[in-house]
Amino acid sequence: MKKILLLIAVALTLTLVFMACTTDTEEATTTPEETQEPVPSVVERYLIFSEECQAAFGPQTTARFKEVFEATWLEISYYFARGGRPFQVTLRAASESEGPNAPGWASGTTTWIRPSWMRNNPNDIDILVHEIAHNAQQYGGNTAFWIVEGIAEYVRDRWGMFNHLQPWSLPSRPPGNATYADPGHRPAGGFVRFATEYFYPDFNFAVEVNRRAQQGGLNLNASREWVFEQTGYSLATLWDMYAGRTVAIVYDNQNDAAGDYTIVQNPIFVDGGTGWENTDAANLFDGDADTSFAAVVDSNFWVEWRYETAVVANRFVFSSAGTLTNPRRMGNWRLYGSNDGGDWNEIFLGAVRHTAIAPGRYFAVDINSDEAFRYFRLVSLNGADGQFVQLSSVAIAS
Ligand SMILES: [Ca+2]
Ligand SMILES: [Zn+2]
Repeated sequence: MKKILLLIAVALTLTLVFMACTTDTEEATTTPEETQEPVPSVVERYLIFSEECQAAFGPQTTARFKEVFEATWLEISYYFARGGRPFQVTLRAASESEGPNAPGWASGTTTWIRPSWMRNNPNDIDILVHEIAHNAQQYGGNTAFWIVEGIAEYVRDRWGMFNHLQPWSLPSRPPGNATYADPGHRPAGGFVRFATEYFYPDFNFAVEVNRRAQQGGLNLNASREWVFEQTGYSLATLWDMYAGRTVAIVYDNQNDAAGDYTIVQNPIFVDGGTGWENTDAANLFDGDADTSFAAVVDSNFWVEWRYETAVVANRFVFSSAGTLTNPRRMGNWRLYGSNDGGDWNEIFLGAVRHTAIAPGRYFAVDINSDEAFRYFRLVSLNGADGQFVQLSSVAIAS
């Protein structure tokens, strides 16, 4: 035991002597390999911000700009710059006379912000996040507005640090008549956030649309096609969902669309309106997604079917046969139930918001009917996209 204590004492003494020596002689004995070079900050490496420009913004705004840039630029460039690589950004103080009529803008790798704007809006620091998002985007001309500004606003919302002080936020629903074709900055940002959250984690909408836009040519029409190809939803349908207007959700197959219910089997076609060319209302019940019923809606889009026994309709499931260019959605439509095929009860009043454009996909509408019926009748009084309505199947889930 004594030996062990002695050894510990010796070891401690040696350690103390060693520490004392290294402390005393540190500068003389440290080799270059052992030197811990301070890692340059993100601001030092990637932000070009002249003393003159810093003076124009004043010390507080300058410090906050640097704080935000330090904390966000690596992530913003990782997700949104070409190749995910950060690069140097120049931050300039814009004079009153230069540039567009805006508090800030970006071009190439340079961002301009007006010191006068910051004096009047000292908490609008995250305008820098919006503008450096544009520096990362670099799409070139003709990219759809909802992508250019929607991504930049989404980035500001996602990574901004002072938004709550401004206060600044994205809408969870677009105001009034805003559409994806004419959204305004923040509604566009709210849309990108909605779509990104909706598809996450299977698909990062914001990152993928940004990547695609960097390849060029993603104008409004092309963005319609891209969104549909990538998500199975049309841009219009997604916007409607963002706006809370569409209650019909798109499903890959009929059973998923039935949800917690079961598709009622063996429907018996009774009668229907006159189909266009070779389409026939009976095609709605043949279990074949490639056959459809198309009709001019003045009085022809109606169909009647029945079941051997009465069923309670919990969900109405149908599939579109239109295309993006000819969606042929139902407009105002109604579903009726009957037990004798003569005395009809309206059980659901449908509108365009209960439909969507997604050819080959299924939609479901919840019907709060507790009465059982043997006969059903679907009528579309008009078309949402012109004189035709075209569906490939209809079904009741119970
Ligand atoms: Ca069919
Ligand atoms: Zn912008």
